Amino acid sequence: MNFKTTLKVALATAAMAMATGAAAQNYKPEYRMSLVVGTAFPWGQGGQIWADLVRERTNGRINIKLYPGVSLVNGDQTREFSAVRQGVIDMAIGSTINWSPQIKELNVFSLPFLATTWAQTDAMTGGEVGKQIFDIIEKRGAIPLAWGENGFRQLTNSKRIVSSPADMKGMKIRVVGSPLFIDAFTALGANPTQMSWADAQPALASGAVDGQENPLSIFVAAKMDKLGQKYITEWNYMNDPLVFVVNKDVWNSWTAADRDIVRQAAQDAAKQQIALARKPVKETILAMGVGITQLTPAQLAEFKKVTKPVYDKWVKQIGPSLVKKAEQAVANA
Ligand code: X2X
Repeated sequence: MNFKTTLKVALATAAMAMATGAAAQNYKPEYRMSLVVGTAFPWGQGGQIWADLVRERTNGRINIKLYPGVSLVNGDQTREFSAVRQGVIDMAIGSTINWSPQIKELNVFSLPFLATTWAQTDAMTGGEVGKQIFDIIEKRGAIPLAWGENGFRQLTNSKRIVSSPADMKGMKIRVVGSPLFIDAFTALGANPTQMSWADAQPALASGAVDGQENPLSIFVAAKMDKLGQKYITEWNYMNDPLVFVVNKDVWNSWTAADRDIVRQAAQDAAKQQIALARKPVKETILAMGVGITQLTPAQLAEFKKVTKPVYDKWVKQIGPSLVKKAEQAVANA
């Protein structure tokens, strides 16, 4: 190779490096994705799919490692959103419940018996409500990219069949991190206690609590029959959407082309994740020897009536105009 050719090759190499990644010099060798549960669960599988798509489509420029068990915040899922904002976490697929202590509007999804079908959930996340929530998340310093789903949360317990609030009287129920759940389960006559997912499993196993509420896909993957849970009440009292999100500084450090790839990958992964979360699992649960109680319209109405004051109280905290939009979306779904 003569001098001229060598120079040409060197220039071409430099130009290529600039084109593929002028900013890539600022890229981290690894990005940390926070999740509450791992790949045995549809939620964690969604994380794996997102990470794999991004790695493939960026030719490895963006390399994501999964941190299930919210291990980057020592298992405290209610601190996950703050950690995303602060950059302790680069990206996450987070539950609206877990982030609601920081973003009170997210409680709109937890209003008891507001959305009780998938069409109604989709009408909320896919419409005005979803847009407004994404604006709020972005104003709070994280970039939301897609909606996923944990699922409709069902009541489970070790004691008895529950088909009315009276059956829940005095029952010790583990609930998640939003105070709305303490209000709702107190109104239902139960004795709720808030704890993290990590603490919930030993508490169920030891009988320190009698029951809990989670989607059926979580029940199956966590093998809750082995945690003493024998009775399920299928009441669809709320769905738990998930949000695919990236820390703002991380987002801004990527080239526009890579940001497009990450966004599209999140949307593609979210679609697959929701399909996984909605896969029927009732046969599996019945085969575990666990009973599933379905409610008549009259029985459902009783649960709805008892939790109505909680609904009304939380409308004020969430913001009446956002709740009105949600109610309209549900009514038209
Ligand atoms: O803690 C729970 O119950 C879980 C796994 O569903 C959430 O993170 C909201």
